[in-house]
Amino acid sequence: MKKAIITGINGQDGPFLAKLLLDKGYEVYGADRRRALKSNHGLKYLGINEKVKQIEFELTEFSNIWETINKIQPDEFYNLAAQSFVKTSFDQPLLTSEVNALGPLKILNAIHKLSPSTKYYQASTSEMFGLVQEIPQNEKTAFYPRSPYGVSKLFAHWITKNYRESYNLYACSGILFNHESELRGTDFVTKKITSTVARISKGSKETLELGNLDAKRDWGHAKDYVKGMYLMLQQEFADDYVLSTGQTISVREFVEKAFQKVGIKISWQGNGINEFGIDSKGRKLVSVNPNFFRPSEVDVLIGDYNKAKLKLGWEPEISIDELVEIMINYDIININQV
Ligand code: NAP
Ligand code: G4F
Repeated sequence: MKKAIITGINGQDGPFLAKLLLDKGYEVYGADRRRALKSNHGLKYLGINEKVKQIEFELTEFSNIWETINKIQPDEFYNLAAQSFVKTSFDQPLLTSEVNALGPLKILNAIHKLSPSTKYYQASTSEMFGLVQEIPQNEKTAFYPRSPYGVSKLFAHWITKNYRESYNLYACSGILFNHESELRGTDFVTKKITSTVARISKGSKETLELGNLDAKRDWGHAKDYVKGMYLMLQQEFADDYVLSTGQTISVREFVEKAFQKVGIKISWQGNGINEFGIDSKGRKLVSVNPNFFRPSEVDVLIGDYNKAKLKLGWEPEISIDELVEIMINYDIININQV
């Protein structure tokens, strides 16, 4: 029985990856930092809370990382834990760097010294492309991060490559474009939209307040992306891969799709911070709030996943329309919990 450690087990991707590995017969260790109130919501939702061995794991605590790797000697280590919200990284750049940049280095160091046959997966990100240098972006596209989050992840990306080349570790980075799901954290724009639209569809009088409506993202479903993570660790040689859908839409279009799913057609009026989205009766359902703007923005992301298709046989299966539908349906059923 193969052993895998997954950090960030109670985030969005952790439960989907844990389910995939359990189904393949792995012994799965789910690592999360200590918290006062534990809900394990995602693991329960997927019916695997009792099957995942839960361990306390803090990415800023080297002794904790060292002891965990020494004791478990995992076959595979998926490092999904991060301060992953881009906007917060502008307000908390030091914490973000400590967790996202130095955390992976601590893990790699412990693997190198204590368990060199452990295969390592680093959760790299399309945010590293930032001010994009070409369209679409692939593994060879130059990086230009636009946030402390993007910069911290770029350090982790390069140190993963450096440990692979210096010490012959099987260490891979998955450069994943935005992926969402019913388990997405409530700060992220897709979940904010679908949960608010769900409430409005059930009679709430609130307005959906957003920042930059024109930002474009390549959005897929997390369930597809965790398959790619697993495949990266099953190859003859370690390498880095882009996972994306190859399609991009704006936040504005995502809003339109979400309202469409509950039978509301949105029209836009006004410009800039005075722009509004209204329904057929003229009710103001969407407005722009500058508090949600970022000091510097990533305007457009669109990925080229050809390498993953050719070498891993990976392709996304869930379309953007299916993604929106899954999220809206979930948020309507769980209306009081989101
Ligand atoms: P997520 O939902 O934010 O989950 C991250 C998890 O890491 C959370 O459970 C968080 O715990 C935990 N964590 C944060 N700081 C920690 C620390 N100091 N020690 C231990 N655990 C800590 O992120 P996700 O969407 O599942 O993404 C998984 C990974 O992929 C992240 O590294 C993210 O940066 C990266 N990524 C995500 C996407 C995407 O579109 N989802 C795209 C590219 C890359 P708390 O809940 O307590 O904060
Ligand atoms: O949903 P977001 O916060 O995701 P963002 O910044 O693209 O980052 C996500 O994807 C990355 C991969 O590219 C991951 F590495 C990262 O961990 C995270 O999962 O924002 C998406 C876009 C941005 O351009 C933002 O400015 O939506 C825009 N936006 C407009 N109004 C908003 C809002 N974002 C949020 N969160 N909230 C708003 O009200």
